[in-house]
Amino acid sequence: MVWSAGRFGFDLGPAAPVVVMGIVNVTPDSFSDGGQHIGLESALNHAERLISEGAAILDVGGESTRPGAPEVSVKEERARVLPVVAALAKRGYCVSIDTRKPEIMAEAIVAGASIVNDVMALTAPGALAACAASDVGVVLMHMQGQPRSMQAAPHYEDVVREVGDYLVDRAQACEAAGIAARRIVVDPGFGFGKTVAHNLTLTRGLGALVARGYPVLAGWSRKRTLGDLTGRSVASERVSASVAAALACVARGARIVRVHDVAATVDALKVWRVMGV
Ligand code: 7PJ
Repeated sequence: MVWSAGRFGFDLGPAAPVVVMGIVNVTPDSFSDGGQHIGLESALNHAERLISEGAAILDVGGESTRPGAPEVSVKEERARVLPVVAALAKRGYCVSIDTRKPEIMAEAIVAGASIVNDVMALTAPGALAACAASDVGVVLMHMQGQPRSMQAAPHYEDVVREVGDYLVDRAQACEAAGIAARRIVVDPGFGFGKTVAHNLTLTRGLGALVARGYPVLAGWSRKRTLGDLTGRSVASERVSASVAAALACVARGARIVRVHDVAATVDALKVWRVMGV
């Protein structure tokens, strides 16, 4: 099974190495590396480091979607991400744009992005059309509620079934809009309108999502549930926890992992590949 993402193709078959998507934050308020990479120069340096560590995809984001984060205007988000997307695409890298905004999707695609990664699964008016008009790959993520309020009182009758139903529904909406199945990846959206218990149930039940037929991306990196499980309140100290969570998802069939700590994850995946269950 090959994921088609612009001029890139990723083998997501069971025998292929897991694909690592490295996170390039261009936000001054991102919870895990607090504006460390604000500015073009530092974002590019960080991206080069992730590539040298083994990232196959660079996920560029300019809007923090952490719980309670302030909204970012199109103008501000554009100014943050487009120069980074353009420069990295020009260097030949596979660039993913992490955005909810159709305007930013369209502009990033023109600037050379090969993947649109949307925590709202292309539900914003115009988002499906922005992606359908090109040949980019898409990552459809599940979220319950909106970033500002999603952690207030998340509720599910059956989190695994409901997340799966939603993602299949969104994938079908993509296909109906002209985005071929080979371009689509789904993501349960750990931490997005989910309690610790929901996140754990989703992880243990990831095989049921994989069985729905679309390739699965897992994004556990440095998230708060890992802080709750380990007692680590500082996000950058959750590297080992993040690696363990990524492997828990890979063991159940996730074929792409979205991570801050590429070197640590790549090492673990190399060992998992020859020893894992
Ligand atoms: C995710 C994301 C995720 C996908 C963020 C953070 C918050 N995109 N964007 N999946 N999380 N596809 O990095 O902790 O889990 S932003």
